[in-house]
This record gives sequence, structure tokens and C-alpha cells, in this order.
Amino acid sequence: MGTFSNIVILTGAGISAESGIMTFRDAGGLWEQQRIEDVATPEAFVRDPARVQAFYNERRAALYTVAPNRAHEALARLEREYPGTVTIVTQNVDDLHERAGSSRVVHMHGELRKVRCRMCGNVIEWEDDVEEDSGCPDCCTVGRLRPHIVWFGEVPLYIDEISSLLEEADLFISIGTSGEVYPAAGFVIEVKEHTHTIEINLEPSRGASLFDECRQGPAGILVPALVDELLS
Ligand code: BV8
Repeated sequence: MGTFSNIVILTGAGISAESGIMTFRDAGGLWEQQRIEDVATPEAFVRDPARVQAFYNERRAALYTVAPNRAHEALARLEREYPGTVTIVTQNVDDLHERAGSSRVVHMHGELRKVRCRMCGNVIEWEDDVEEDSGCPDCCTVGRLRPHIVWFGEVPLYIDEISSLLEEADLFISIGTSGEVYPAAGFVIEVKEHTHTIEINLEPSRGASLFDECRQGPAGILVPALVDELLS
């Protein structure tokens, strides 16, 4: 495989599965336990904010019990050692890419360890549970903090930056995503005319046929192998 100038890597819940973080659509996944409509939409938050906060408090707390796996570590190594640019666009809201050492990470669906104040609009690092009486450290308003998460029906973050990254990419790698959620699932279509595209997934995703290459298996094995290839 030749040398690429700009590698863009899209990751989904599958890259964190081997770290013990539940995916959404696998058996026993998050969407089997809770309906999207009840915990991951703005309407759900208006209807029952305590239930939505609890859903994210639980997932935020779980972050302290998991660690990056060999796939996250391999991507951090690629960013460190590869001669071209390596940027991760992640649908994930966990911080495992950062904890593995990646620095160029774009969280298009937000981050569990941040909250957003609905009064002043600021985004604030937040480690613990968000309670009903939690106050904004910036504007001191109480009870107006929401998870810094992009819910269904909300506009993903950094869309313009991501479009530029995709325009410049000459290698696009999709890892651990079912290809069910847009606009992320459409990125491969945006790039395929000018980019070599590789999918790494446990099962072929919904968009598998759109990729030049499909490598089926666990990210913890296949991502280090691909990184070794790219660095050799
Ligand atoms: C928007 C935060 C407008 C919540 C999430 C067409 C165009 C545009 C929009 C739409 C459209 N059609 C429908 C829509 C609306 C909607 C949508 O896509 N609905 C779906 C259900 C049809 N999209 C939206 O609402 C988005 N907003 O479109 O705004 C717009 C668009 C463009 C420009 C301007 C405006 C907002 C979507 C964001 C919703 N929020 N997350 C939270 O996390 O709690 S999405 C949620 O699903 C997660 O972020 C997750 O990342 C994402 C996708 O899931 P995956 O990551 O793929 O995880 P999944 O479990 O599905 O799959 C795991 C995969 O890993 C599996 O394939 C499995 O085989 C594999 N795997 C498992 N283990 C391993 C493995 N692979 C390798 N190794 C392993 N060990």
C-alpha cells in the first residue's frame, strides 16, 4: 500500500466493544435496553430529563471502569509515526481515543465527559453525575445543564470541518460502525471517487459494498495489522 497524504478514520461503537463498552445495535446492545425515543432525542429530554440524565450519568461513570484497547492504541501509534496526517472522526462519545494518545480526534456526536449549559451555551468538562440541582460553573445557573451529546434530530458537530477533511482524504478507513446512522454512514459515498476506502468491522456494515476493501473481524486484531501495513 503506497504512502497517503491525509488519512481520515471514522470510528463507531465497535472499536470500543473490546474495551467493554456496549455497542448500540449488537445483541444486548444499548438500544435493546432503552429506546432511542426515550433517551437520545431532544423530545425525550423535555419529556423526562431525569431519565435522560441517568442514561448518560451511567455511561459517563462506566468510562472510569474501562481502558483503551489495542485498536485505539494502534491508531494513536499511526498518528505519531505516519508521515501524512491522520485524523479520527468518531461517532463515539467515550474518551478512549484520547486516553490511547490520539490528539487529532473530532467527536461529531459529542462527548460523555462534557456538559452544555442551556443558559450560557458554554461546554464544560464534567466528570461526575449531572444532578437536577447541578449548577453551571460559568454562569452559576442551576438546573440547566444537558449532556454535550448530539441526539437524533440534532445537527452533528464539526460538519464543515469534517467535509474539508473528507475532501482532502486519500485514504478513508471505517472501523466498528454499522453504517446505520447518517450523516456518518454517508461519508464513504462523499469520498469514494477520490479516496481508497477500507472497512474494518466484525460483520459487513450496511454500506460494506461501497468500500474498496472490507476486512471482517475484531478491531483489536485487524486495526494493529492494518497500522503495521501502513507503517511498513
Ligand atoms: C442529522 C449520540 C441533520 C447518542 C448518536 C439521512 C440524512 C441525514 C439524517 C438522516 C438521514 N436519515 C435519517 C436521518 C436522521 C438520523 C439517523 O441517521 N437516523 C437513523 C437511525 C436512520 N440522523 C440524525 O438525526 C443525525 N442528525 O442528521 O441532522 C443534518 C445532517 C447533516 C448535516 C446537517 C444536518 C444525528 C445522529 C446522531 C445521533 N446520536 N449518538 C449517544 O451516543 O447516546 S448516534 C449513535 O449511533 C452513536 O453515536 C453511534 O456511534 C451511532 C452509530 O452507531 P455505531 O457506532 O455504528 O454502533 P452500532 O452499535 O450501530 O454498530 C456497531 C458496529 O460495530 C456493528 O456493525 C458491529 O458489527 C461492529 N462491532 C462490534 N464489535 C466489534 C465490531 N467491529 C469491530 N470489532 C469489534 N470488536
